[in-house]
Amino acid sequence: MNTVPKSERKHIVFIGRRNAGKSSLVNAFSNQELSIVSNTPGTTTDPVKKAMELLPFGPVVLVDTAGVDDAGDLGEKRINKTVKAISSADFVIFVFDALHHLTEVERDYLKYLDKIQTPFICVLNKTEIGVNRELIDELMAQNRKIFKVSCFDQSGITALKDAVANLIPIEKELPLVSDLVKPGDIVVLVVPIDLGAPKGRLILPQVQTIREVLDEDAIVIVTKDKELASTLQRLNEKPKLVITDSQAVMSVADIVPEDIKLTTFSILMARYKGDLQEFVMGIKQIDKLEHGDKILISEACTHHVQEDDIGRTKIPGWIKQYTQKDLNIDIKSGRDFPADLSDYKLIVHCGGCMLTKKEMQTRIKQAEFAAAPIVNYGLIISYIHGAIPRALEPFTEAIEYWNENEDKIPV
Ligand SMILES: Nc1nc2c(ncn2[C@@H]2O[C@H](COP(=O)(O)OP(=O)(O)O)[C@@H](O)[C@H]2O)c(=O)[nH]1
Ligand code: SF4
Ligand SMILES: [Mg+2]
Repeated sequence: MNTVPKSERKHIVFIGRRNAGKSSLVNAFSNQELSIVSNTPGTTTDPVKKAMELLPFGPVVLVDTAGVDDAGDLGEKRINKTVKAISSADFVIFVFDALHHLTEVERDYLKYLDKIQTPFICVLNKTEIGVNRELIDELMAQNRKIFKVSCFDQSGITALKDAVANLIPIEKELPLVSDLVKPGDIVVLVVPIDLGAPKGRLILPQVQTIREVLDEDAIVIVTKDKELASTLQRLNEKPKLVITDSQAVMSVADIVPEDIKLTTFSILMARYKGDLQEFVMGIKQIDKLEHGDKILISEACTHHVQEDDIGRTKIPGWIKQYTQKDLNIDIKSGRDFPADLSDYKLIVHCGGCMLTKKEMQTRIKQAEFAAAPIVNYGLIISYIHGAIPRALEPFTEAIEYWNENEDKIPV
């Protein structure tokens, strides 16, 4: 279970007021002491994460957070961290002190969870002392799912775990490439090894693709862009599909004959994560940009900035060259995703491989709320370099969507 990457595990985030018993509940839930429990408000500063196996559901990560009502300067930052922790949540456990009334902050968070459509339950803790009738009446009036527990005498904890295991949404696993190949097909992967490639290994989307092709009993050939033409020449059978790194898409599209299907790892990943439709919608916004428009380039990790960095140098350069417009480009990295996106005319997001699916979906939803079109690096690179719609063609739904919405791209 420890080999399941964190970004693939479901995140259960515990929120609530200071002293409601979030940390105690995380401990009771996991049967492990991992969060500091204290009656001094505001002890849990940064979200604390713990991986566990929640049976019968499977591997999850429990995330303990600071109080939603944490006060002061530092507190504000902590609250922000709670909002960020929620954005990665597949499921939220909202912990209440059963003896207290509902406060304004708690009401706001209930509304916020409704707005971002994150499933959650309300857990009333400390019920061995009693339950505040008004609290339970107000939550019931809102049709909330309510559980009563006590971390002191452990009552309700097992029932809570069973309920959560059943309530965590299970999404349909989308295929990465398995639906595009049959046993015996040849699939060629183009993996340029440049300065940006990690030393001594392949990146996750490439490894996942190789594994899925092999699982389908098909044949996978991995080559660099430089050797692609010679690879194709030496095959005595046409490959079923060529999958390339987006950065090499232009030269690869020139080499691969039109009757061989071509796509990019980035498109495969976007489809796998359920983001492709939104991104396809976002692509053409680039043709509508005007002088002075604000663009956000968002990268989910902070990394050492390289010369000719993709997010900092190459993409801004290509966008400016393609549009011939004077644009205001903001570059944000790490968890620093702006809460208000309404000023942006286009958001260009990295592949998001280190984000959970839910985290990426929340970012897309935030963009949707702000009516800001969003696209990922790979798709915008492919479009600028003339490989769209060709690289969408292997995907019936995406290409239909592209064709149908050509006139309806948001302005
Ligand atoms: N009576 C009672 N006290 C509890 C219970 N759970 C936690 N507490 C106490 O409430 C205080 C705050 O707990 P903690 O887990 O640190 O709350 P957090 O700030 O929400 O993380 C501590 O003094 C705990 O011992 C419970 O079920 N019953
Ligand atoms: S999450 Fe984004 S920045 Fe981080 S490695 Fe993946 S694509 Fe690159
Ligand atoms: Mg705590």
